[in-house]
Amino acid sequence: MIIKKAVYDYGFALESQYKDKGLPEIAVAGKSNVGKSSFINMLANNGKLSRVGQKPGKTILINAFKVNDAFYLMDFPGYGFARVSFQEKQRWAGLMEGYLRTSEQLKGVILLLDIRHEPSEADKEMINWLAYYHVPFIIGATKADKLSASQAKEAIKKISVATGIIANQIIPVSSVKRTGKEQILTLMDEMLAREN
Ligand SMILES: Nc1nc2c(ncn2[C@@H]2O[C@H](COP(=O)(O)OP(=O)(O)O)[C@@H](O)[C@H]2O)c(=O)[nH]1
Ligand SMILES: [Mg+2]
Repeated sequence: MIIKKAVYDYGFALESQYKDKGLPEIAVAGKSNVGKSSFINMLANNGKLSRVGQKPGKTILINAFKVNDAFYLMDFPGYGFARVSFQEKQRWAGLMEGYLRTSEQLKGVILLLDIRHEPSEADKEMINWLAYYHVPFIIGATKADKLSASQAKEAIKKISVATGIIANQIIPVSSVKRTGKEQILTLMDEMLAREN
């Protein structure tokens, strides 16, 4: 796949505001600061599509970007920051889980994990949700430029063990060096071809 066009369409704060547009959806999830905005911008070849370095916890929305007029990239709110009220966490969980449970268009999720860190409890919770709702997913291991090739290989092994995901579904990515992009786009094609 080549991404020729990506435009912001809409955002929603409550599951009831979700719009089924009749196009398949791929969601991107990960904790705040993992490099989600940078990753989306790299895929879309647009440095301004999603705002990099935005203050965590600002707006908790799922944002829908329409890509190539063919599918939606659903940008999940970053999770895992401490200074959020219990109420806000509950709303976030309801939004996320509601969407995972009800979207008939969701084809798969790209879960981003920092290649240098063990998956957090929040990451594991996300993986459990995806498994529970039978949503196929791959892992993008971000900030791979911070490790050497051999360190990256070891890190992928660790993430594989911690998550139970086979290593070839864990793709090292770097939005600084622009690596991993083609591999991810190929896996996205496979997701989009999946029958629900
Ligand atoms: N070295 C490196 N830094 C990155 C990479 N991706 C994102 N960052 C940095 O990590 C910080 C958070 O990035 P951002 O995309 O805003 O993360 P988000 O909160 O998950 O959307 C910013 O300072 C980015 O410049 C990467 O691939 N390599
Ligand atoms: Mg962001």
